[in-house]
Amino acid sequence: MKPHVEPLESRDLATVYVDLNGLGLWQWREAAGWRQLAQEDPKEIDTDGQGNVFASFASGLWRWHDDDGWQHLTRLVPEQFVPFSIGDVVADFGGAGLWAWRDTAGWSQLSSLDAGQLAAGGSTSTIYADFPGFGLWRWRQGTWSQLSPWNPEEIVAEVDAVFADFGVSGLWRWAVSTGWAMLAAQDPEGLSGRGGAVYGDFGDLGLWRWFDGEWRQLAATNPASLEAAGSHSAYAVFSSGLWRWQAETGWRHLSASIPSSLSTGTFGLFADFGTLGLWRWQAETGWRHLTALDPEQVTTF
Ligand SMILES: [Ca+2]
Ligand SMILES: [Ca+2]
Ligand SMILES: [Ca+2]
Ligand SMILES: [Ca+2]
Repeated sequence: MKPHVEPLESRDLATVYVDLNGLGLWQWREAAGWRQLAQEDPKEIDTDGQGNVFASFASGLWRWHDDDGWQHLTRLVPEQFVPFSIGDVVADFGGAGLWAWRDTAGWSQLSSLDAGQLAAGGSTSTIYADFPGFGLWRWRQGTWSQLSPWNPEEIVAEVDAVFADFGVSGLWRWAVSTGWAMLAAQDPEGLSGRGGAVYGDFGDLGLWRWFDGEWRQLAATNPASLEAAGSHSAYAVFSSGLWRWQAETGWRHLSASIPSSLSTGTFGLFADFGTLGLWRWQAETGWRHLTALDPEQVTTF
């Protein structure tokens, strides 16, 4: 009897996708290192965390999978897109409307309107879209429902809930079970959510977390940017550099350098330090330099 060797699942390995502009789209993996996926300069990249990466180029919208390689979804170049459910993508084609591409069914038009904000509720077939002049809507299983006639400045989506920054009208949360509730009267400068929590940059009022119905002030200073890692963990950039917050242990200073962007997920933090290149940070091992090149965008899961 031969031993059966289980293939390593690509999603079990740390993976990051990197837009290096003129050098194209690259994948870095824990076990395999760097690999160029495309020579063309990506406009936008995103992944569903299940081995699929979507990328828009001047040549249109494409999907990459480690097993299947590239699939050309359309020659049209979307204004924006977001993966929703495994292998599927919803794309905003401006005046040509909002369309979904599904692995099983191909393209279908969800709306003839030009979407503004666009977000997917986790890995399920739920989409939140804001249509300027027509308010905020939720799409689920083929049906639209209007959540608000107002247009938010920013949304953070969950499966059955959405946080919406309505500017001077404050921060609100809509949930299937409870409808709308105002969480704060203040206008957030920035939001990031994960695991049911939302982290809010409230300017001079500092950094706050809303979770399970309660606010907690995490810092009294104004963050430059923030990135949720989970309901009990987040990264934030202040003038003093990059910090990590954890509910149990509080703040930890990770770097005095200011990253230009952060991407986080299952495999720790990927930080773009501009001319200092791309770095990975993990609680166990600290910093690791992945490339000296300056990425335009980075996405992990
Ligand atoms: Ca680019
Ligand atoms: Ca649009
Ligand atoms: Ca705002
Ligand atoms: Ca701020």
